[in-house]
Amino acid sequence: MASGNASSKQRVIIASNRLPLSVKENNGTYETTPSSGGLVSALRGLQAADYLWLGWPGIEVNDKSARESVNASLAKENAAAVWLDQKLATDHYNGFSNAILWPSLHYQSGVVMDDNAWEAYQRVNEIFADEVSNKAKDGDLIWVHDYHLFLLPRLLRKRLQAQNKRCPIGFSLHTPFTVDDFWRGVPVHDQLLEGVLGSDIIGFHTDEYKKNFLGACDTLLDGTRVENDQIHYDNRVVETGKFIVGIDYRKFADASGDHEVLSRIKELETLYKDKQVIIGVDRMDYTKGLPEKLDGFRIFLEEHPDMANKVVLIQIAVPSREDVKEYQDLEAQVSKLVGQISGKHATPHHSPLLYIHRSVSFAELAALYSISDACLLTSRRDGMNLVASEYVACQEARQGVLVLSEFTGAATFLKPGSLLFNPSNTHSLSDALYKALTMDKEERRRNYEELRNFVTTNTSAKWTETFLGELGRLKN
Ligand code: ADQ
Repeated sequence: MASGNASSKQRVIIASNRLPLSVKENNGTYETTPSSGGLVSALRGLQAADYLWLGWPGIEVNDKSARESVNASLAKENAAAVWLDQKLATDHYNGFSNAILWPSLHYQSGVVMDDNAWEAYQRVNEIFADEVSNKAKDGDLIWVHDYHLFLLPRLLRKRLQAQNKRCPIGFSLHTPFTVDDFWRGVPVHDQLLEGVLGSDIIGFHTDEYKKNFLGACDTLLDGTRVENDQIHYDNRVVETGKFIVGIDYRKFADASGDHEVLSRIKELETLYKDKQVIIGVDRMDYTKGLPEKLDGFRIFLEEHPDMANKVVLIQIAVPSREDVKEYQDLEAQVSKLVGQISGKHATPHHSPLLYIHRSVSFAELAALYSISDACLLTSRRDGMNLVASEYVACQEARQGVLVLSEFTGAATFLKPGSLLFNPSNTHSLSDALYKALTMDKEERRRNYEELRNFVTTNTSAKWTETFLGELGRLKN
């Protein structure tokens, strides 16, 4: 696809379920704090001169003057609130988005339709459509993100037409998209497809997800014609494309120049001077394969008992969606496995497993990435996985090994320089880990060059520039 340069001239409106800031109440005053996660990391490269980010601030505020004060703080950060009441937000987010769509998009079968949650999902998409269309000016570019807002492009298109505003609409999916026969099992799958087809262009992380989406439109929606990467639907042409998402490479690669990070690196290197460190960083989510990781590591320790006192797996599991039962069950399962492994293999001098179930600061994260000899990521499915890239960026000095599930989008691109395995096969995980920890320096160097080339070329800035360039080229 040719890239345009409209993004530098046109204002961009970003719409995502949550803002990159969380608003919290503290004794009657409202404070904003930056939030984290894959989408926020991906959009760090937003270089557009002028943008406005619309999303739910994560809190219900009903008082008019309180809303005005929150709006004023958000405006300083180029953000604006889409106000939702707590129950509606919960039914949309936990009830439909994360109980039905998130598992389905990651090939988890057995979801059950919930009419109340579906109504909330539709209602929230309508509220976003009202807010975004009211804020948009003729000529703005609109960039909608992720599965929480599948219906928004179509709703938005109707409102913008009625208001006589011409604003190209782009949509980016941050998860995988399944093959058509699996998608057929998702309740209201056709309405969801029709919703997203209100876009002018739809972006996916890999060619496979794009192909699956085109296949689903072709087989499941009457009246569509799919040709090359285009979908002819409702007398319009919808473009699709692969846009490789990335990170702010320099932010991670230069972190060791920061005093706080450097002193933490030194402390950790002293602490682990006789050990090989394996790092894992994941949201506590069943798609990330944490039980599989722990099981594979248990087998690794059993197969290589001589290594048990020479390695340490430091696993950070960032709390996520903690009010959803599946996530509470997962946390209990992970805690149990951690206890079993530590109980069996720890000595008074050393434990081969360190489990951190909380968020850590950027300095701590960068230091841990930097001192680790290998990074182990075991997702059952993952749209991309930006942790893999962040690890690579922090490894210019050490040139560590990336041990990566073949079911991440990242594996599609990082295959030449990493050790891939199937996380359901715990022996293949154990073998890959052993190979990583015994790899000679020359092979590590060659692999690292491959990884580094990819991650430095495909940054978050390139992702946003390329997508917005394409969007700006399109006529709505
Ligand atoms: P996530 O599922 O959130 O993203 P991932 O891509 O790994 O997964 O991104 C996690 C981000 O959170 C990383 O940038 C990481 O640095 C950050 N993070 C982790 N721990 C943190 C901590 N303690 N404090 C602060 N930040 C922390 C979704 C999809 C992915 C896809 C991304 C982007 O599930 O597959 O790669 O969106 O499209």
